[in-house]
Amino acid sequence: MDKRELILNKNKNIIILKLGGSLLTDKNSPFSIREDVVRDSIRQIIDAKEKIILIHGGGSFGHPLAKKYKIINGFNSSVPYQVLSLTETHHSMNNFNSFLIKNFLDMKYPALSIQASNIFVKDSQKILTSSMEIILTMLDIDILPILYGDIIFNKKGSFSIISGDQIILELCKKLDRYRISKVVFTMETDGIYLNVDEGGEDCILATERYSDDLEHLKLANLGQKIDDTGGIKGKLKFIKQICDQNIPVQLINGLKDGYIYKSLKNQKIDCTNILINR
Ligand code: IP8
Repeated sequence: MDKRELILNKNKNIIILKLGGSLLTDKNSPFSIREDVVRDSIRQIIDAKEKIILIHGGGSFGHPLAKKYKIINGFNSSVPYQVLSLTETHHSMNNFNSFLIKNFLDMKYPALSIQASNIFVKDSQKILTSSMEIILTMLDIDILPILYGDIIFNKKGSFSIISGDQIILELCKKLDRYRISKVVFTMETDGIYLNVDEGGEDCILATERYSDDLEHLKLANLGQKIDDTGGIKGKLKFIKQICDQNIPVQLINGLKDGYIYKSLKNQKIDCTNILINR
């Protein structure tokens, strides 16, 4: 058996892990990375020794620009410098991503970035994908693929934003040859919080919910958001669609000591588990 066959025969289970943009960046200060959080997350990913596709969000590198220039709504000739800022948004996300890649490489771990704007295009509302073969081949040879929220072109002569969550959903629908055992979203809280009583301020962590129940949850409002791609409600819509692909989802606190590692190793943690309906 040659070396390639050996590689291709290895474990075909993968985990998709998203590091939230507001976890990795300082939302009160544009273009600022929480370097200690990034390094600690990377250390845990490397220590876990699992096959992963890593996705990260935009945080203060993506959302403020996208919002200011109304990029999510597409081409608008009345927004000054909109096309220039579209390219700046992409560039800003690349800079952020380069910081992560460099840290992986500094720790001697092979990681390679894939720009979503180069592999996805929209045809009206539908997202089309050129090929998953690049990502699959990276997985075959144990390179960590890293994708991130980006701009996306529309074949009708416009553009928009593709969030990390949208990227994950597309991967869940279109990746073959590998079985996605779960999707993990890291955030700054332990998961989804629910209001205990109508109008009151007390809330509890939802530790386990079925995906069919997601749209009826009484979500607690946990404060400020810079997210221009939907916030927690938008996230739940994506999570429902991910579960519809028979993939369970976990929402975890990326700031808690060792939680990323523990989640990747399926160890018990305080978090929200979204189960596939019976
Ligand atoms: O933080 C948004 O990605 P997200 C990316 O996953 C940009 O929603 C460019 C705003």
